[in-house]
Amino acid sequence: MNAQKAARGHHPAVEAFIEDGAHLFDQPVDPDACAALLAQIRADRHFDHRLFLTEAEFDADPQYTGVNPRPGRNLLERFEDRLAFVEQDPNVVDAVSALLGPGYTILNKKVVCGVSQASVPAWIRARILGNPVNNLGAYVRPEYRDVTYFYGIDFHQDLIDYKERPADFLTLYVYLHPVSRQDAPLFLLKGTHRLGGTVFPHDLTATSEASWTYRDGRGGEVETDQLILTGGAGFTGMWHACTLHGTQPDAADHERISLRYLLAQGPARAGMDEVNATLRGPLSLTETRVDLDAAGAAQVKRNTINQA
Ligand SMILES: O=C(O)CCC(=O)C(=O)O
Repeated sequence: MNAQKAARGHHPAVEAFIEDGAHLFDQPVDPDACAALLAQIRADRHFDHRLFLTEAEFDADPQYTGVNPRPGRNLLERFEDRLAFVEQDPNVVDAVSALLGPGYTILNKKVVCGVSQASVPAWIRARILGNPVNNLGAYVRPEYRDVTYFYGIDFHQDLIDYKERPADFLTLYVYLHPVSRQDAPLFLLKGTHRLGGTVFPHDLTATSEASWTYRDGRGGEVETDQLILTGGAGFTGMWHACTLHGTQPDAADHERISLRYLLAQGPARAGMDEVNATLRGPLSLTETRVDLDAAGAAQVKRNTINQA
């Protein structure tokens, strides 16, 4: 840490959020606990073509909204007593408390699955080709909609789901097994939080193999380096609600399973206020995305991350 940073006296996680819009933990959460939870999740269902409706079933009544986990339909609710390895991990609690204050709350938690190419039926792949957001919930059988399934998602801010809410929350993301370049690792664009909230899809131009120019449509721009978050079981990272990140489709022959938490600031002032004071754009948006039509189906066919 340089002298200027040390003089600011911030917790390293607050410093990392100010600089990069993200903090990656040096230590994983308990890998054995990850493996035990993963075994229970995998024992619950086949993460393959059996997750999906047939084309005729889908076409009989397409539902694009309300297809994500929600209270009462969330697989993690069944494993509530097995989540202390994340929620009470001392490094996680320390860093999150520095950012959000000790009174932080869990806004949302769920299992997120990157479905492998071999498991997504060809008729679905043909329909979603080129879409920026390939959340597969619309095509998943209703009884399995207690998990979020992705076939990649373009660079986005997690503010996308929170119209008119300020960026007073962060995302904590945990790999339950080793994630290599083939397993749909998270791509994260360092420092992109600095422009504040911007509307999805985002204006990104590749400048080299792993760098981008990001423009906010208001005259602001930043140069950003792409991080690819490969890691072992228990690898944990967290990022600001305005930090661009996403995934490519899972290219492995098996699914990628992670835990995703949204954690919100408590009532007191906290490190996140210091972070947000450094942003050069809005902390909240009245519209967060323009890629969907009125039914919630994709009307924009453009994807940046798959070119990365
Ligand atoms: O897990 C994934 O593939 C994408 C997760 C993500 O970016 C999100 O849920 O915001």
